[in-house]
Amino acid sequence: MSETILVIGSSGQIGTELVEELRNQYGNDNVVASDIKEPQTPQKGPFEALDILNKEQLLKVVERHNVKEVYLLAALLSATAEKNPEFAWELNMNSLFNVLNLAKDGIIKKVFWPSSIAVFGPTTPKKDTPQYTIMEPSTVYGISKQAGERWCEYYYKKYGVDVRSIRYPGLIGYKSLPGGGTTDYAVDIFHQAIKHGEYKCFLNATTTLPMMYMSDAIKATIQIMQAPKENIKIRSSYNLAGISFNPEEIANEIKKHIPTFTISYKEDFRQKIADSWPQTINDKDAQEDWNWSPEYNLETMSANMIKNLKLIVT
Ligand code: NAD
Ligand code: AKB
Repeated sequence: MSETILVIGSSGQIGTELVEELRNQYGNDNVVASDIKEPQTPQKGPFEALDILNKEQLLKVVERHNVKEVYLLAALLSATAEKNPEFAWELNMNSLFNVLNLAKDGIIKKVFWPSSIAVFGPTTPKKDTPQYTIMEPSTVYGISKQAGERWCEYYYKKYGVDVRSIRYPGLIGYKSLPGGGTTDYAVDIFHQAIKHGEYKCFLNATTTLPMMYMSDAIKATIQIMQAPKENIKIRSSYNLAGISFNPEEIANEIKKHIPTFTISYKEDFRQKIADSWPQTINDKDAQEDWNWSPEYNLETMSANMIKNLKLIVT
């Protein structure tokens, strides 16, 4: 039986697109999608209903499909996690331990686990945030990501686990909906602009955050996993930069395509989370170690989003 790849949390914003691209590259049957909830799109390959907190169920799926590589995407994101901190900690940490321990026991060979710009906090330098800097996250999500990074590095150093990770910025795509983060506005704004011609933003006009077009994020994810082992010098998580903008700037970009579009602002609890995060990221280590470079800027990303969403959103 051939070796397969398992994506856990495949029905979410990233998983939906990652599974599609992995199947393009490795073949439909060689990529097993899994989630606690049903997929957002019809599946071209195997799908397993899986609760990642259930170790026995995970092992059964891994054995049934001869899984050797795992992409672990199941998590509670920043905004949802603040509403249920204890469960967020349980899900975000125990999911990681369940997968890292399979690798430690030699059952799987390689793990991808995403971190986030949320590992940084209010005391981190906000501009050109370096790979190594002050990290005092103030959200339960950020705390879980920072702890996860430490555990990834620990499992690599102590047990030789081949775990690879990226600190994703806020991700923007048209194929799937975001799942409860602070950067979700940057997806919703496109949907609302096309559907209603207006958007009420929960962040203020000048809140600059690091973001990235989904196709760049998928490219980075597969690129870091395919890179030779010796190139991956950072085993906590790599900084990754794409585009940085604020709500006013993205609204102005949308107006180029939909001139009547209007935006208004009403901050909610997510403003405080956004204020604690960096504005721009220095990702020179990812560039040097595994050749990372993004393709999309604000202009090309917005044009692509609008073109594709107009075909889907009614
Ligand atoms: P999402 O919320 O859209 O998807 C997460 C998926 O995990 C959901 O489909 C959910 O049903 C599933 N899930 C939840 N509990 C589960 C369980 N017990 N067992 C199995 N599946 C379960 O999230 P996403 O945006 O796709 O993010 C994926 C990963 O990337 C997360 O770790 C997130 O922290 C990280 N990340 C995402 C972004 C972003 O902008 N999307 C940015 C930085 C980091
Ligand atoms: C969120 O807003 O929670 C995520 C992230 C940046 O980790 N998109």
